[in-house]
Amino acid sequence: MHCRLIGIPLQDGASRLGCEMGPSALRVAGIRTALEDLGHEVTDIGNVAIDDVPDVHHPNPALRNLPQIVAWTQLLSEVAYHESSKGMPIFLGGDHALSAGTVPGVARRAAELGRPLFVLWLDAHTDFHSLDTTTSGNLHGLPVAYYTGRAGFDGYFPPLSHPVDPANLCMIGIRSVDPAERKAIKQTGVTVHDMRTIDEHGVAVLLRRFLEQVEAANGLLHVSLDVDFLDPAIAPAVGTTVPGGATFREAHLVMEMLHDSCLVSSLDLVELNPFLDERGRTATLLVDLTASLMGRTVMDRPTRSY
Ligand SMILES: [Mn+2]
Repeated sequence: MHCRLIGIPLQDGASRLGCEMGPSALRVAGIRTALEDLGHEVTDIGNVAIDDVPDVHHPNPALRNLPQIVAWTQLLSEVAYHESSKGMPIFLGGDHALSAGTVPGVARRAAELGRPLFVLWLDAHTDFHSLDTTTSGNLHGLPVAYYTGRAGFDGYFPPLSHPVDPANLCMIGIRSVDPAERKAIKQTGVTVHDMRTIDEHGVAVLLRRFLEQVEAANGLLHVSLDVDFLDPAIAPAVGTTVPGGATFREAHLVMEMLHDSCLVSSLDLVELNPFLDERGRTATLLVDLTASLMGRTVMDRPTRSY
């Protein structure tokens, strides 16, 4: 596999500063070497950056950094579209607002290939606010609503050429949902597996069902991994920790099953805030999880102790 590493030092969508350092931390933690050791060819295109921001205003006074996020969305949609023709893009975030660009970009690529795009959203949150419903105003809470074509983004965010069908979206790890999001997401066909569902059935059963759906449709699969999918005890470097997240083995199992499926065509690694990390352990875990997704097995995993 040819992997394309794309650094996205975006932190304007989060309430805390620090995600800007995410791409550097993932590089320092050895993401390139981890992939090369598995036999993949790796091109690191470096970090991308916005220059001009549009003059855009919205009546919701809570919104923070809307012009910057609109500019990032526009840029990342183009970058994702172009990079996905050269290999498998791995987007090194940056906060989760970046998915408002990466997902539409790979959706456009999938449409050109005549294949449906599926999205696996590994996150504590549904990120399904609209510009009108968010009260925190942090735009990393909106990308799913935008890329699935929820109303209220017209005239503010770039028009979507290929919205993702909500029926093609599966969320795993959910445990913090605002009332406005809950109401909106219930009206869609999005599959939401909260932590209780994982406790009752096991993550493997839930994921297998989704992967079968992707395979049957000959789909491409974009995976979006938010650090807060993981339990804060193993992944402290995130500004939005929620107790009761995925364990170390649950997370690796998800990645190993994704590798076995051969369906994953692009990946977001988001919300890593190195300022909140403990001696790089969260960055290292994200690199290890990426390695599992790209083919590392239990038998060749390096032994690490904390
Ligand atoms: Mn998120």
